[in-house]
Amino acid sequence: MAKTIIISNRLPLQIKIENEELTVTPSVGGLATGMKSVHKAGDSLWLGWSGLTEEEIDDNLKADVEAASAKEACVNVPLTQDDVENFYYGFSNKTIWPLFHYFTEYTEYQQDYWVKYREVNEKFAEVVAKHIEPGDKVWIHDYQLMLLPQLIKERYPDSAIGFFLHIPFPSFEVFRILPWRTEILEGLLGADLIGFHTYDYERHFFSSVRRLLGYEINFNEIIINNRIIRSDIFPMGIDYDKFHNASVSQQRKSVKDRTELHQELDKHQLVNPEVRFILSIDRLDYTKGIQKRLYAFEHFLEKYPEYRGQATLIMLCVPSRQNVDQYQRMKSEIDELVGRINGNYSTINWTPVWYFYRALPFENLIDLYSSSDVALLTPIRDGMNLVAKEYVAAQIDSKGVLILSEMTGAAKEMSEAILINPNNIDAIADAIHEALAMPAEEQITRIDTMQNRLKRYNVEKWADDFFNNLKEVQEQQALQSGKKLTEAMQHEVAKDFHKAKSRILFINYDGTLVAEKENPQKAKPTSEVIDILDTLAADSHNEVVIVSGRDKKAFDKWFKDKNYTLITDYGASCKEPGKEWTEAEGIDTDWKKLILPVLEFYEDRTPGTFVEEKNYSLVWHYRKSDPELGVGRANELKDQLTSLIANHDLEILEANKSIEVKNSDTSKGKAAMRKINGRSIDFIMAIGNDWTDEQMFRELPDEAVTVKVGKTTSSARYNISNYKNVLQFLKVLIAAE
Ligand code: GDG
Repeated sequence: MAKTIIISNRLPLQIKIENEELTVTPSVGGLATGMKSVHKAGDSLWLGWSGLTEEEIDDNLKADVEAASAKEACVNVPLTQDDVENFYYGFSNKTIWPLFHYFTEYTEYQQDYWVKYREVNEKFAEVVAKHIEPGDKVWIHDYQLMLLPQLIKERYPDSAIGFFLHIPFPSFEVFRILPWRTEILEGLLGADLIGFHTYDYERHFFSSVRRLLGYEINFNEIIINNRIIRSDIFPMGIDYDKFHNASVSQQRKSVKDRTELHQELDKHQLVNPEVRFILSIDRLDYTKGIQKRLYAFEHFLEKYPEYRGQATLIMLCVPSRQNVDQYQRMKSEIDELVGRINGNYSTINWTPVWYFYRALPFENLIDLYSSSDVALLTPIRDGMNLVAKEYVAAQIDSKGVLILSEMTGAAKEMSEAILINPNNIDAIADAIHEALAMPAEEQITRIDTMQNRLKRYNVEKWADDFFNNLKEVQEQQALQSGKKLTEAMQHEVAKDFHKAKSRILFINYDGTLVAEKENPQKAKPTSEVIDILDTLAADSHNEVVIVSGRDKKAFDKWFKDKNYTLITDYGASCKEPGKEWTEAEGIDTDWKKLILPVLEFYEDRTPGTFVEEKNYSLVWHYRKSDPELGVGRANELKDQLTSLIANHDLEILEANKSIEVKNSDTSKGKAAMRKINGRSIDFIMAIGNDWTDEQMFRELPDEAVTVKVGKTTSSARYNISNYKNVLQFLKVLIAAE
């Protein structure tokens, strides 16, 4: 049975070895909870690192680790100490993490980190290879595994692969700094579905794809080698009920049953009824803006002295990545700042900052959430920030105020919070003041609105939503493979071809017989192509027709003395073997005088674009312009042309980064029909990759064998992947003769 494979850097397990004894406990983090609905026993597998290096696990314990992981439907990806050093602490956390959070000054560009990153991604791919089966869906998580989608896709082209990035995707101007930027993008584009928390991250990603790889993006889809890659927004939610219900039950507990921390908080409030708790919780990370938050709190005490003795900042910092330099430096800075504020403002009855540098158990987290009047979360950059959502979920009487940095993904969904710029110390101080003075009704309205939203789009919904989208991609793939001209079908077609006595083959050129080139003059026919066409044309039962939108210049040079029929300019010019070129009669080209100046105007005001004049059409090419400017101008031009051609028999063709204007009474379809009308032909075939070939597919009689090169939707009866497969298929036809 097809299964789901979830892949993340770490397994959702805590594995410990003490006195040669192994203990394994499932972890309860956000991702593990979210995946509950997806990671069901029996039909899913979770691949990741156990947290113990190969050096830390004795050979005799290895099997136990495997077995304990297997019990939770998990598979360990074995990593060595060196892997963890260079791949995790190195490239992931000293290169990608700072760069993607816009901390370019902390970003290290070390080749050996990169090499290890690639190697470890390959290690993950090796483990995937041992477990993947046809029809499986793969969901890869986060920035440590950005090369993995491509590594899997290369080996298993039919697998459905989803990727979700939990951190921001930076703007192009920042991303382009990375020496390995194209490799990272290509790695990600191995996925069929790429998810982000916010639209900003998605558009930054698209901008980099467009500018660095030159791919065209339509709405939220990219087509590469005929494969559709979709990207979408999935703002990660939380397990709302877990936080809300825990908070309700903590508050309902009798005083003696409450946790020690809760009792302490209660006691404090009893002694000092005026006290107001302001809470901040984060991993100790430079992205979280902890120092600026402390400066802002200090400034608040200066600016609003009436709150001295009342407002207490409870600051929980969870130790993280302690062996990275910046984290150690930051820890000392925070210690110093807390010391300074407490030293300057403390009284016998009041300490302004309560600072915890450790992780607390879940119950205590809830105690803090539910007992605090305000949550103050000021990251400089944060992919989402789940703490903001958890704080709101834990407010039981709908009171409480959230102050949230506008640089977090969560801010996009939580506009009822007081949103602040984390670098504006004065504005944060004012926000604290506003929060503490906010009337209860206003607090209730704000919290209620946010709670309703969080309840609806909880983490399970998030995972289901992503997963359903991935399923859709898989269905789309299945549909495409349904039309695939398989080898067996090629032989069936070859039998009909063999039986027929009079055959005509319409074959497009660029992208069908040869690879498409940026400069069409360079797309010369290879000797293989010539051999195949010559062999087909040598059989008197066959008529080989090359149909193209090109003008006749290049074809005249390459195929002049060949035994094939050439149709160019979408059917306006035609050359039969041994004869001269003929032009379709009555094609008006006077319109060029009207259109050419318009196209030239766009050429002048859009650097990198140029106008090509063909015999029967005019083309404005923008593939060398700034991609975003090019697309914008192309849309403008299309609008202008649409109104200009209203009273003419003209049509606009949009091809790969070009806009072409041509007479509407010429088309490949019409040209093909002219060739077969009135003749008795018992085998008709058309092959093409372009959308102008669709006219041929539609107009030819139903019994014609029509083949679309590429996997996108088409009126053709069959699909074939690329031009190489076309050549292969033509050889199958030849062999049948
Ligand atoms: C990354 C992205 C994105 C914290 N202290 C304790 C504790 N926590 C829990 C919180 C929360 C989680 O840790 C922290 O989540 P965040 O989202 O705030 O931040 P990151 O760890 O940086 O996560 C982030 C996230 O991925 C998801 O996509 O939102 O932007 O950076 O769930 O509750 N839990 C316990 N004790 C603590 O002391 N038990």
